[in-house]
Amino acid sequence: MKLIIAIVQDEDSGKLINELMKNKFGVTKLASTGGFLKSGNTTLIVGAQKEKVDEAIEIIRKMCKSRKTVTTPTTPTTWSSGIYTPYPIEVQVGGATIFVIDVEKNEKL
Ligand code: 2BA
Repeated sequence: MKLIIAIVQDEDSGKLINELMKNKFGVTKLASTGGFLKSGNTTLIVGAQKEKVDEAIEIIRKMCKSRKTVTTPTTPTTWSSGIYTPYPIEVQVGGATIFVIDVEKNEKL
């Protein structure tokens, strides 16, 4: 068994969960916050048989869109004369960041 951890944008999470559930995946949704943008995103955990992992990833790929956003970093990226100048930058937020990890044991009690 594998555990898929998928960090997705809030806008995509509802439809993604519906599609995963429709395809018989078990899903848990967690509210999360991105370290860079410091804004909300959604982390989904999906326990799946090894042979179903690619199917789950394909569903995530289909349902999640990459988007651009503008942010002003709170940590320095540009310095002028030793003074930190906050500067808006455009960042591309990916459709999903996915980790797949081995599950040693899974029990439902
Ligand atoms: P955030 O950390 O809020 O990052 C949002 C987007 O900002 C990132 O999109 C990336 O394009 C950009 N970004 C991140 N750090 C940056 C930096 N130091 N300088 C310039 N731009 C930067 P994604 O890479 O698609 O990541 C989307 C979200 O996925 C992240 O939100 C974070 O919550 C999660 N994530 C990404 N990589 C991760 C990792 N290796 N481990 C854990 N979570 C991760």
